[in-house]
Amino acid sequence: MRKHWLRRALLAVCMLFLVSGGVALAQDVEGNWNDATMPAIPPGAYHTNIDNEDNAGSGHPDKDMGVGPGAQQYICPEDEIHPVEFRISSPGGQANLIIAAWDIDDETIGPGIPEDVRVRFNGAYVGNLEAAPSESWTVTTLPVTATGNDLVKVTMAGPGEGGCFGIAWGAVEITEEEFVPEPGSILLLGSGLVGLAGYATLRLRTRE
Ligand SMILES: [Ca+2]
Ligand SMILES: [Ca+2]
Ligand SMILES: [Ca+2]
Repeated sequence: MRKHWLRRALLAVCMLFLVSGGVALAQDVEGNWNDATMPAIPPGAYHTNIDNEDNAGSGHPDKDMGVGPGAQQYICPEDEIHPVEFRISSPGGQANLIIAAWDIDDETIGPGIPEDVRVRFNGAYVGNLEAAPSESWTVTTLPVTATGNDLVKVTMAGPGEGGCFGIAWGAVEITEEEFVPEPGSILLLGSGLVGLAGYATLRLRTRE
């Protein structure tokens, strides 16, 4: 009986060390979502999980998203660095814009009233981030036309004070690449057509 008690005490002490060690470790990892459930970036998609743009569009990060050092992973409308903006480079074309977001509450001030978080792609509104129960991840997919260097801006519009959210990464998945013929190919095609026309004329003349 006594041995059981000792064993349990030992187990409890071990667990305590393990948990406090884990907590300390998690605090050491700066700029990392301490959440193993963070959605994975779709393989092959052009993406960023490091911020690369600020409110003024100067090309410098204001660290309002991603997992980079010092990144702020919880943004509220009253924060100076709100809205969240970042750029994604890709070859361009028809694409799906995919965003992993944290804590877009589906019921903030009442049943069925979600946080209103709007996505703009190169300035044009393309949709809202999907909402879910508090403190959970959502992955939103929105169809866009990528130009190659595209600005994504995510703004929380409502329902007002107290609402906050985070963006872990944004990705552009090209569904149909843009067809841009090379000048060389156009020249070749053009000469081919001219040659064909010349041949046809010659044949017609020979027949006459
Ligand atoms: Ca910002
Ligand atoms: Ca930013
Ligand atoms: Ca929220």
